Amino acid sequence: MDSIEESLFKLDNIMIKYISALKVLETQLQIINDDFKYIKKYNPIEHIKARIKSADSIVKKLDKNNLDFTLENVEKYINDIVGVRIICGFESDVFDLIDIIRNSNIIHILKEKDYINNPKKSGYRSYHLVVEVPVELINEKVMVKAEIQIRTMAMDLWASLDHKLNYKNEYRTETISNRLRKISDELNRVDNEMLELLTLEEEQKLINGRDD
Ligand code: 0O2
Repeated sequence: MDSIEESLFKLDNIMIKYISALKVLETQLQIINDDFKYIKKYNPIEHIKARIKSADSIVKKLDKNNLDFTLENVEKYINDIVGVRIICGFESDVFDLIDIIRNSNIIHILKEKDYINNPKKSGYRSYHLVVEVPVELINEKVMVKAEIQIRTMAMDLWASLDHKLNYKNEYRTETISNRLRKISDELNRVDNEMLELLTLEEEQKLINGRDD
């Protein structure tokens, strides 16, 4: 087996695949965003954030899963070296966007996790996709994995603050966990109410024969 230094050196060499995959994914999502805006007549995607996982976080994640730091394990088990987060306005935008991605010939879905209809015990809500995208390097044509998290602004507000509060803290008290779940439920209620208002406005536009 390679030493940690050798694995780190090899990881450096394969990073071009992941950096290129991120470029492919970001470009395709930007195209979808522009077209989606045109179809919806409002801006369904608020913003898109992207990152490449650091070598340090890759090593920690393997370690957490009791896996050795080898290139094979990195490529096989770490799905989120390329990570993209898409923040939408309404919950319906999230599911419309997922349907659009399902129909894409460039972004190929490998796995889906619906933490919107099945929130985590913590209160976390989001839709996760593990996807792969084609990357053409000079001497290699490969499919590269990436993780896409899609959620509303309200879900993102909760997840971002929960992250800041250190959600991986194993000593989090039951009181804090309960209060966080309650906040998540309140934000979910806001999402549902906003969606109801969107539907009402759209019905109103149809009745008045307006399309602006
Ligand atoms: P970070 O620091 O955000 O990058 P997998 O990633 O699929 O190998 P797992 O644990 O099955 O492993 O993935 P899961 O739970 O589907 O998704 C993990 C990611 O979702 C996390 O990434 C977080 O970004 C987010 N997440 C999941 N649960 C919570 C939660 O309770 N609170 C918050 N704020 N975020 C959550 P990382 O890499 O663990 O962390």
